[in-house]
Amino acid sequence: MDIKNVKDMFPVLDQEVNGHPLVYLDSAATSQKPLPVIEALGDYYRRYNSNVHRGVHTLGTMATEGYEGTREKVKTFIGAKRSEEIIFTRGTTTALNMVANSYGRANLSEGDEIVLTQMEHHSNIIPWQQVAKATGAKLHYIPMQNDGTITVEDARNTITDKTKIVAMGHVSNVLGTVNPIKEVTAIAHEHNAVTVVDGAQSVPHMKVDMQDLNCDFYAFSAHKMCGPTGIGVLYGKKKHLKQMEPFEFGGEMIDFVDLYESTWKELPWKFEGGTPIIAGAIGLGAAIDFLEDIGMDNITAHETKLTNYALERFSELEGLEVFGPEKRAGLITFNSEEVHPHDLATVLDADGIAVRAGHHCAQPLMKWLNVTATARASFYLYNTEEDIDKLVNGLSKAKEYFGDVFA
Ligand code: 7TS
Repeated sequence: MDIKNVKDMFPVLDQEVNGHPLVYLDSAATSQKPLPVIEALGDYYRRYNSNVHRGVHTLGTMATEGYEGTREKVKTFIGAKRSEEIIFTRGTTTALNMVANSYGRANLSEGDEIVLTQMEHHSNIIPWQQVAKATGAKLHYIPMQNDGTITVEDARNTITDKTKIVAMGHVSNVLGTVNPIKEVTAIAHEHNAVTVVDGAQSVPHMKVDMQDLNCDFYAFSAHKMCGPTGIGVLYGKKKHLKQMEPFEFGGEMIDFVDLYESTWKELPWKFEGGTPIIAGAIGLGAAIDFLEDIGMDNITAHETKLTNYALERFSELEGLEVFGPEKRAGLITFNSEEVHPHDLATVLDADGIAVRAGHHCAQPLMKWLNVTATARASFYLYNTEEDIDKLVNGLSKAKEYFGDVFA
C-alpha cells in the first residue's frame, strides 16, 4: 500500500473532535489502529475464539496457529535467529521488569554496576532501582550532551569491568534521540556485560535488526505500532533466556507439577504463564503485516520529512523552545515561554488537535531539562504536512489568546 493513502485505513481519524477534524499527534503514547488489525481482532472473537496449546479441537488449533504464527512474524520482523527468543508479554514495561527481576536478580551482587541514561522512560529506570536495592548493585548514568544525545566515548568511560547490565532506550520518547545501541553493545560485551534495550519508540518507526545491533534483550509494545493494547514482546538471546527462571508461575508454563517440586516447559513458553494474550498476538500479527506492506523504510522516510517540515515551521514561532537534537526520530517536544504545556494542550484540543503534555514518564529527564512538564507532538505514518500546519496555527492562536489574558 502507498503511504499517501494510508490515512483512509484508520477509521478513528475520520471524525470531528470539538467541531474540528481530528488531528492526532500523540502516537508516541499510543498509535491508532488500521482496519486490518481491527478486523483481525473481530475475526478471532467471531469465528475461532478458543484457548491455545491445549486440546485438539479445531478452534483451538486455529487459535494456536494464529498465536504462534505471530511469534514467527515477530522473529522475522526484528531479525531474531529463533522463534524461542520471542516472548509475549503485556508490553514494554512488563518485558523490562522480567529482565530486571529474572536476569538481574540472578546475576547481580554487591559491587556490580548497572549503567543507564538519564533520558530513560520510568519503566527502564525503576525496575533497575528496585533490583539494585535488592542485590546491592549500583546505578551509573552515562552523561548527556547539551543537545540530549550521548557519545560513544562517554559510554566507554562509564562502562567498566564492574558493569553487568547496560539498559538504554533505542529512541527517547521525549527528545527523539536515537541512541548508538550497536556501538554501546560492542563496548558492553568487551566487559562481559549485557545490553537491555527499550525499543518502545523504535520498533514502530524504523527497521530494527537484532543480528546487527547484537543486543542481549530488546523490549517493545504492540499498541505503539498499530497493534492492540495488552501485548508486547521481550526478545532475548537464547543463551540468556535458557538459564533464566520464569517470572510468573502457574498454568501453561509447566512441564510437570508434583506436591513439592515442579519443572518448566521449554522456551519460550516457560515465560508465558497463564492463558496467553491470544487476541493481542493475532492483532499484533496483523499490525506487522500492515507495516511490512507499507515498508518500514518508507515509514521512516515519511516521518523524517514531516519532522523536518515541523521543525522548520516551528522556527517561525517566537518564544517556543524545542528540546532535543537536530537529528531525531518523529517527535517534537517543546515549551512556550508564556503558556503552560497543559494549557497549550487544552487550547489545541479545542481545535481538535491532540498533543501530549506532562512529564512523559521521564521525570529524571525533566530535571535535566530544568522543567516540570513539556508539550509533545509525535508523528506516525498517517500524519500529513497539513496536520503540522494546523498545529502551528493552533500554537499561534494559543499564544495570542494567552498573551491577551496575561497582558
Ligand atoms: N519506554 C518508552 C521509551 C516509552 O515511550 C514507553 C511509553 C514505555 C517504555 C512504556 O510502554 P508501555 O507500553 O509498557 O506502557 N511511552 C509513553 C509516552 O511517551 N506517552 O505515553 C506513553
